[in-house]
Amino acid sequence: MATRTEPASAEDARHARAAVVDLRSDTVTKPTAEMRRAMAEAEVGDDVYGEDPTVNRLEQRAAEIFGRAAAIFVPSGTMGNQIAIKLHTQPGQEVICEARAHVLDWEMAMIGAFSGCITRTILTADGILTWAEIEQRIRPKGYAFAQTGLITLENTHNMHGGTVYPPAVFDEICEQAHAAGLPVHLDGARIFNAAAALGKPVKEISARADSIMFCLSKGLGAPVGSLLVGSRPFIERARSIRKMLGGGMRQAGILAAAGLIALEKMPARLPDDHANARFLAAELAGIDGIAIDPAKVQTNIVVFELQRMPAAELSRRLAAHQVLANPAATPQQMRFVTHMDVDRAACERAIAAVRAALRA
Ligand code: TLP
Repeated sequence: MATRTEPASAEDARHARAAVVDLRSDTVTKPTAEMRRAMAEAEVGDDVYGEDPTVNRLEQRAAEIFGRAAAIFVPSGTMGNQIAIKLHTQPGQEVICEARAHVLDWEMAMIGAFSGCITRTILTADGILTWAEIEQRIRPKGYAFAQTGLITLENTHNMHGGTVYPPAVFDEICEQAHAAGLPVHLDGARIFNAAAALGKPVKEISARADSIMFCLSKGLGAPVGSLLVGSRPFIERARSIRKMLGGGMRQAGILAAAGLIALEKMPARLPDDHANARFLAAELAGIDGIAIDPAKVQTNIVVFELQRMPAAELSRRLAAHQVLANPAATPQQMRFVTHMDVDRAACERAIAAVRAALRA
């Protein structure tokens, strides 16, 4: 397993000396020494011609791991999600999603701007939709209404604190959606975290979705990249849409080489991040002025409520202690995300900083 025992570069060494505890996101990780070596040695070609052997290998492995016919490497999770939404819908349709979904809140209104659709949202307590809630939002067939074109699900759900779909709930949504003639896209940016929490393979917990986007550059620690996985015709069409968005990356094997290590080796270490998140949640629960139910922390994201201070203020105060963290979905909510570059000692430092910041 790749470890973080030695800094891979001068930049990493500087980072270690500054001893910043960065809980803003799992997107902030630096590539491991093994990833950097693989990047330096990667065999490459022009991927827009389909000639980059390392990208081809990454796409093939992603398809195999998810039990699908094909996959396409894209520069970001946002691009993967928006390509899928474009392919599943027609302009003028509605996309059903949870009210704090990343596809809605963090992807620059692309559902409207690029696919010409609007969203029909459902606010939940934990980010987990049920078929009963979705069914009520499906528009009746007819000429007077925008028609429902797609359901998108997010597993784990980011802004609700890394919550995990119970497989039976997820499967029921997909089965009923298909019976109603609707496709389901899974924003699985952190599907490997969901799989680790459930102790099941990603292939099993995403089997019934029509398309899946997952990220290499979050908990899996790669510097850049995501994959969109699905049927062969769907992925062939995705290649044109990726090009339309300027996502043809030429000698991208440099990135795919790190991605292969992320995909093969890093899922095994995610339980460490989950244990650190549970540690943070348990400690935060004991601090006056913070509200959190530690039992709700299932993966690597800890969202908590501040009772006496806006999250932006806590964020500023923590920065003075070299602890970085951002507000979440509301002004009173704060998000801590654990990842391979924060260990237990770093989490202990973060907790000490929270205590000091709230006392000050
Ligand atoms: N999430 C980022 C921010 O954009 C909020 C983060 O720090 O968590 N789906 C989900 C569920 C995500 O959390 C993210 C990124 C994406 C898609 C988009 O991935 P990128 O950043 O690669 O476009």
